[in-house]
Parts: sequence; C-alpha cells; structure tokens
Amino acid sequence: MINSEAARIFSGLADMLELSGENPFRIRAYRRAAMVVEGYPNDISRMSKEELKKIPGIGEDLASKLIEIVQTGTCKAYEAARQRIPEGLSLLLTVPGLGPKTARAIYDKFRIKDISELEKLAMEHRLKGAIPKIKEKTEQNILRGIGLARMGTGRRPIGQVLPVAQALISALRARAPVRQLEIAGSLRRWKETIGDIDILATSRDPAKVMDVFTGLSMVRQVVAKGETKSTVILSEGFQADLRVVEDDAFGAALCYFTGSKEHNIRLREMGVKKGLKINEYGIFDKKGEKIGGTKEEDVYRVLGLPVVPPELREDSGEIEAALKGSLPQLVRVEDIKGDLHVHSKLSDGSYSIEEIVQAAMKRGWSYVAITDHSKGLGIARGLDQERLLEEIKQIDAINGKLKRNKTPFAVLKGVEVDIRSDGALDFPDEILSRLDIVNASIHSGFRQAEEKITGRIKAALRNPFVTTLSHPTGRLLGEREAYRVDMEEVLKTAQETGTAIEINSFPARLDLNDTTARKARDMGIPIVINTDAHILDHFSYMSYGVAIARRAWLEPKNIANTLSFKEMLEVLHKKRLISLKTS
Ligand code: DGT
Ligand code: CA
Ligand code: CA
Ligand code: ZN
Repeated sequence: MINSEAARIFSGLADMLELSGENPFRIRAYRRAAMVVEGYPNDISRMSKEELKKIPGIGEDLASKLIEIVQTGTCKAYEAARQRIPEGLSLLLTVPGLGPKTARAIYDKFRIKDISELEKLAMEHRLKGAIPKIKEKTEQNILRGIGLARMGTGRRPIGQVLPVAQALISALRARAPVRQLEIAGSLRRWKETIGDIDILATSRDPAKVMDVFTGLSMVRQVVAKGETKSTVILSEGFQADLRVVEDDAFGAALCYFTGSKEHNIRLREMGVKKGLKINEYGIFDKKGEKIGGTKEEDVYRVLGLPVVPPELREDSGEIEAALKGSLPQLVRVEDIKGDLHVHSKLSDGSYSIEEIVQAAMKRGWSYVAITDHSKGLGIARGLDQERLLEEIKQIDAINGKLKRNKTPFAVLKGVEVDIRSDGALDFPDEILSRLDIVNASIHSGFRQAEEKITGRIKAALRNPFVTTLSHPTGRLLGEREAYRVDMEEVLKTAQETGTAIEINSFPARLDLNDTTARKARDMGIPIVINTDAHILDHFSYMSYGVAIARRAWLEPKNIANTLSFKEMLEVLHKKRLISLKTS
C-alpha cells in the first residue's frame, strides 16, 4: 500500500536530514507525517491535494510531496538526500530500530557495504567494543531489526508475489538502463508458492542498474549489493534477486536461473554426454569454445530438444517427452471459453448478473455460469429455494434478450450447492435438475475425520445433477490446511460418476494442485478451470488456474470449459443421461 511506502520515504528522509544536521523542526515534521500517513485508514493515492491537507500534520509542502510519491514512487527531496550520504550509510538506515546517529558511528568506523557485514559484527560483539554508546543490548536490537526486516520471507502464494514482481519489472524498465529484462525462477515456472523473486537483465551499465534497483522505494532493506547482483527485501516482506549478465549469456543464464535445479541437472548431464559444458555463462564445446548462450533455445537445440515450457521444468517426465517429441500442447488463457463458477450480488458477490455478463463478453468468453451459494452458507447470504427460482427467472430473461439481439453468448443457470456436514446437498434433485451447472463444495466441518469428509464428497459426486466438485480440498494458502480427505477415493468416484473436478483459480485457494490435476487427467476425469469470482476483477485470476493446469500438463481437450457451449454441456451432463437410462 502506498501509505506505508510514503511513510517509509518520510522517515528515511528525516533520518538523512538528521545526519546532515538539518533544522530539527523539519525533521520532526517528517517523522510526524510518517506516523500519521502510516496509520491513515484511507488510501492516499485516491486523495486530492486539498483532501490530503486536511490530514493533521500535513500542510502544503507535505501534501505536494505525497502527490509526488503517488505519481513517481519517490520524491526529489528524498533522492537528493540519498545522494548526499554514502551508500553504506543509507543501507544502515534501512535497519529497523537503528537510529541515524548510531548508524553514522557504525558507518564511520567500519565502512559497512552490506547488511550481512553488520549482522556479523553484531553477532561477534565487535560493535560493542568499538563504539562507546553501543552496549550488548544495542547489538541485540540491531540483530532483531535485521531479523525483522527479513521476516516473513517464507514461501508466499504466487498471487501475492506476481503483482509485486510485475511492479518491480515496470519500475526497472522505467528507470534503469536495462536492455533485456525477464522474470526467472519459480515465478517463471508458475509454482503455486514462491520462495523469492529472481530477475535477470542485460545492460551496458550494470552498476547503474544496481543503484536503481537497491534504491527503489518498494525496497525495505538491501541485503547485498554487488556489481552485477543484488538482493533486497521488498516492503511486502519477501526477497528479490536481480542479476545482470552479458548479452551473449542471457539465454543460458535465463535457462539456468529459471530452473528447476532438477531440470537443470538433467540438461547438464545430457550436455556432458555430448561433450558439452552447459552453465549459466553459456554452452561450451570440448575445446572450451563458446558455441551458444544468447538465446534460451540454444541450450535446448544443442541437446536436440524443443524448448520445454517453463511450467514443465520439474524433471517430472518433460525431458523424456521432449526427446520423443511428445510434449503436450499446453492449454492457454485464450483457450478458455467461459467461467463456470461466479457469484453475483444475490449471494456474496458484488455485481449484478448483467454486469457479470458484460465483463465476461469483454474477455471474449462465450458463456458464464452464475453459481451463487446455497442457504447452508448463511454468512454468504446463500440462496433459499425461492430466491434461487427467482434467479433462474432472471437468467432466462437475460438469455432471451441476448437471443433477440443475436448476441452469441449464453448465461448458464447454476448454484454452488453446499455439501452439508452429513453429506446431503442443500437443495433437492427437483431443484438441481433445473440448473445447468451444479458446483458442489464443502464449507463446514473442516475438522471431521478423513473418512467422514471423503464420504460426504463421494455422496455428492454420486448425485447425477452435480456437474463439478468445487475447490476439492478446501485449502487456503498460508491460512488454512486442506481438510483431511482421501483424494484417491474422490478421484475414483469422480471417474466412475463422470463428475468434473475444478481447478479453482482464486489465488488464496489454487485448489486442486498440479500433481492431483495431472492424476485426474490420467484418469480421464473432466477438469474445469474456474475463477470463483466475487467481483469483476477476479476474472483476471483465470491465469493462475491456467498455470496450475499447465503445470499439470493439461491440454485444451482435458478441460471442459475450453469446449463450445454445446460440447461443454455434453461432457458435464453425460452423467445425467446415464442415470436417466439406468433408473
Ligand atoms: P524458490 O525461490 O524457492 O521458489 O525456487 P527457485 O526455483 O526460484 O529457486 P532459487 O531462487 O533458489 O534459484 C533460482 C534458480 O536458480 C533455480 O530454480 C535453479 C537455479 N539454481 C539455484 N541454485 C542452483 C544449484 O545449486 N544448481 C543448479 N543447477 N541450479 C541452481
Ligand atoms: Ca526464486
Ligand atoms: Ca533466488
Ligand atoms: Zn464459490
């Protein structure tokens, strides 16, 4: 959020002004502004200058600076102050709890260049003896501050990391002299959780790129700054590495730093068998002569392979498939023809059915299913029978209008029916049979025993009108573990009954992970990729679900909602026909 960024800039500015012995009143004004802005409940980026000036402690000058920060990500006064103090000293100022005077004393004595040097000095108690005002307790505080800044650097859901990485890329493109710039690492492979961001660049002036990168306002702490590689902790609490490489090694480096490590090892071994050395600097023949590395495809070409899509680079069969020429034609976002799990404002969504239809058409989709919650989910204003029938009527009317206007788009009547804790569904078959899409899902009894939950799901799948099992494990990344469920059993029942399984694209869910999705495909179970949208912007989450599908080796034909309206319904309603025949 821009508020905390603005706060960091103001407090950094105060620190630097203090170091250069500026007017104490100005320094105090910046400190106070930092505190006020940090705690301010509304997003300052949406406020006009006049509104900003009404915030206590913000006058004309600070309001202008806030506007500048919102527009440019920094302010001139801050950048100018940074120019006046040495690099290492401004690094020290990023350590929480280390005041400017102590930072200056440490810098003057040790000329520290990165935070790990400071950490080492504090750990070895070498600060204590050297600087009079530093006691053992100060050293502990410094270590805690360093730890604090690094905290939360555990793995994060991709949905939290990707937007930040994209902002980082735009900032670098705008301000750093970079030629090529690419995201590498697990983010390029679209793993569902990300350890850290890896970025690769080429440039005529790597030193300048490092300066810009480590100086970005979204950087909370610089862990290490080198001539061609730097590591920082971003304000959101996770780490980013930036490396600048030579143009003629960019492809080799991109391949190396995209990983996975296991995939790289396989490539390297295949190289060795051909008498080639493959590393992040390039491809070298027996004589040590460089024979490629500018482009990533160079690496695969010398091994006689087509380029393997990053999502598959996990050493889980992709090398063998590439050798045989049988890599899958992975599904793409453009292949998706519609979303089959969307909430309108009739339950806990925020938009009307008409608005949802408009947004879906704008995405180029040809259908959308409205699947509001059923009554069991009271907190989500779940629909009772009467309100559901009302919704059905509304959808019929909208479809009628679309038809009259010859608009080639269909709204599907649906529901997200709650699987109750005893395994029964929230609506009788008589109602479910009037719907096109019935997504069944569990919202309660997460702590039940495995057999119980598995039993509930199996019972739901056996219902002929349930088209899809939605968010099959109930997990919320980083928040809630999946419930205990025997996935093998669930998949087997889905296979027997012909029920589809959902890849839920909602970033906190990404439910049905890549390995299970791949297993489902192997069993011939139809898969649908849905967003579970509650607002229109959520439709963009489709790319996360598609990424899971790609990591699961899925092709368009494995996914029901890449099919035309008619074919999609044929797949999802097959079980209805079978049950009609046998009953
Ligand atoms: P993460 O950050 O834990 O989500 O996963 P990655 O894959 O992004 O891993 P990271 O950031 O440690 O390293 C980026 C890539 O660099 C990794 O995917 C492969 C490559 N790499 C790192 N260390 C090694 C290594 O020791 N050997 C080889 N062959 N490659 C490595
Ligand atoms: Ca990484
Ligand atoms: Ca890394
Ligand atoms: Zn839902």
